[in-house]
Amino acid sequence: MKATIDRLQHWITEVPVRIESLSELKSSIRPQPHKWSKKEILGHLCDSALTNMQRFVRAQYEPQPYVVLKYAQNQWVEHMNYQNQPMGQILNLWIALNTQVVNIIAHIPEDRLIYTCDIGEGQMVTLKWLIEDYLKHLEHHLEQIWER
Ligand code: NI
Repeated sequence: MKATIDRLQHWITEVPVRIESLSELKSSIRPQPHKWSKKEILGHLCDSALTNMQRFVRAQYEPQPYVVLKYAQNQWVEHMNYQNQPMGQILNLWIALNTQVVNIIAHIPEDRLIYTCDIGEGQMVTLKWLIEDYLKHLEHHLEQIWER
């Protein structure tokens, strides 16, 4: 878990530096009408953090296999109204949520990392897998923010 925690902490420091160099205008552009702007991608990462902290906590005490909480990502981005908020506000939320995600992960006892989680369609994974997948998903979307 140490590598994952280090990586998340790296992003908590690095993301604000990179986001600050983006203009509000550039952050708000939707490349296509139905594609997310950079603000909305970072917002989606806030939704992911919100959902995943529920998963990381519940997987530790609910009966196994813990059936993971799902969320409709497009509806969340829309109803959270990220597009109409300043990038700085979304960034502050992202930092606070991920600081808490790190705090949760860092306190999971080693033996609970193998607890079983049901991610749907008969697929069973461990809590450790869920956490590593959270980081993978985060880095995938950060790439989209830097690329465009
Ligand atoms: Ni995503």
